[in-house]
Amino acid sequence: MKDCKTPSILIAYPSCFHYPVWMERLEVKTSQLLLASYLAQCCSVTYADFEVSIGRPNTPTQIRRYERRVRDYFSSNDVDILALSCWTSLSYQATITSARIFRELYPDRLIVVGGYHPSARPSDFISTDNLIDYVICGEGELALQTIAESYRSSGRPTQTEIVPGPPFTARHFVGYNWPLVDSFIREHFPDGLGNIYMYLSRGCPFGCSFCMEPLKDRHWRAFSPQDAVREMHAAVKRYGAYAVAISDACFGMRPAWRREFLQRLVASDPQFWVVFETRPEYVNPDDILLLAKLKLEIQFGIESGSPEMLLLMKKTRQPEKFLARFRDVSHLLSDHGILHRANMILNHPGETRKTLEKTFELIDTELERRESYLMWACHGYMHFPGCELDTNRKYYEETFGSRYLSPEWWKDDEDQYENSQRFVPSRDLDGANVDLWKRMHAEREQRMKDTLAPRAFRFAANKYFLDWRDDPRYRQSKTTMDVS
Ligand code: B12
Ligand code: SF4
Repeated sequence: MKDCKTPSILIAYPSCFHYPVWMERLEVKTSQLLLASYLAQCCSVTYADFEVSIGRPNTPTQIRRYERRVRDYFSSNDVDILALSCWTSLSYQATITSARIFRELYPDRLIVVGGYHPSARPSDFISTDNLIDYVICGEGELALQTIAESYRSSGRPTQTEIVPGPPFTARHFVGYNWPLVDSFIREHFPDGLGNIYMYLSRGCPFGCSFCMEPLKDRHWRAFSPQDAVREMHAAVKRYGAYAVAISDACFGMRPAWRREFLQRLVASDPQFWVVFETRPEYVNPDDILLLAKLKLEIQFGIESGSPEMLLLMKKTRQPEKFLARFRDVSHLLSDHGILHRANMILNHPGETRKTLEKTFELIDTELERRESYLMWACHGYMHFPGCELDTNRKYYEETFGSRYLSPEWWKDDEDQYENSQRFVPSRDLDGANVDLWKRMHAEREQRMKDTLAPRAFRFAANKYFLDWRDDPRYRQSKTTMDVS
């Protein structure tokens, strides 16, 4: 790589507007850090996260305060290029607002945006005043590097350019450059990082209807197993973390990689928790023997118990086999006392009473088991742009009577979490039936507790279902867990 320590780039996550702050604990944005780590090889890079340093504004007063603080920040951080991560659609308004403030201060500098929302809706960033210079679709590293390298000679383009980001291959992988965020973490996470989200691989070959992953390169690429384990330990040691959540879109897709990674991880005797999400096909009995030696939670994107819905979701071409595999793997995991969770999406376009019944049939069968380590996480469908459900909206509207009630919610000054779920899946689940899945779920809540082994119950109450702590079973439990 060319050695040009200029220009200077600020890689900033602008926060979200109208996204209730009570939702989640804030995390360090590791995809932004990976972008920064790569760019730091040729540029002077600064990392900022306004969601953490300023907050998520929800009211006009909070937005004005946000604007003042962003202006102050930009005024004292004079850079050549502002690279804004509009990672989710929830950040759309904050991205545009911070870009406008930067432009007022620095009319001749470059503004680049990237992330899932620009990849899904690049046209949302085109305006008559050419506020944004480059909209990068897909993976950002190589495109941003090219833009940075030509900045000195080319300056700003005459109009907004939409740039497809070339795929980032394993050859390009660089490790996490934590020193780039050390001072940020010291300032904003004075007690260190409890949980660190880390990416060890990229790419997913599947094309689920509700997922934005297919907008990026689908080839599976990973750190070598050796580097992956080293990166995890280095991050934990640096920030005293108790857990690493491996956030890969498709963790452990290659069996040989997965085997070696797990062997090395177990041999390294990690004292921290490990969390990852994967598909049931990517966990086999030999893996489970290794996994049993870790402090571990696995999440599975199962999505539905209805074969019809699984086909519609493009989750798999063999839904019965997929579900049978999940059940076998889940039973084996429970036999080994391994905590695992099934993530379910209810009210996906095309959902009907019949398909909901199939899903709850699956859940009911599994709830008959005792001493289980399987937790159920059921969520209503949230509509995000860019996925197949979005591009094929007409098909779902015409075939099932699906209705998208806030089709461009990210532009509205209303609760965006609520609005992204304002959706009617089908004619059959319209009106009062739209919340049927919530009622079906509520009817099973007690059984969802009863099925769990004591350790799994306590874990679920501490991490996911905080109101379960009022259950007498929680108070009686003597097990101590070190995950909150
Ligand atoms: C891991 C993950 C998380 C982790 C993030 C951990 C972390 N610290 O990074 C957690 C669990 C916290 C999370 C939370 C949420 N997530 Co999430 N998550 C993912 C997931 C599974 C993987 C992302 C990934 O592969 N990253 C790997 C890195 C290397 O790639 P990357 O993040 O895409 O970044 C690259 C490009 O996007 C681009 N890029 C990014 N920023 C920028 C900036 C510039 C300037 C440039 C040029 C390029 C660029 O370059 C990067 C490097 O190549 C995806 C996709 C999926 N399969 O489900 C969903 C996904 C990103 N999440 C999504 C959503 C909706 C959420 C939540 C809103 C969920 C919720 N209900 O609360 C929250 C939002 C959190 C927030 N702060 O706003 C959606 C976003 C869709 C959208 N259009 O908005 C996705 C796409 C899932 C989906 N529905 O398809 N998520
Ligand atoms: S939901 Fe998971 S398996 Fe499906 S395309 Fe997205 S990342 Fe891949």
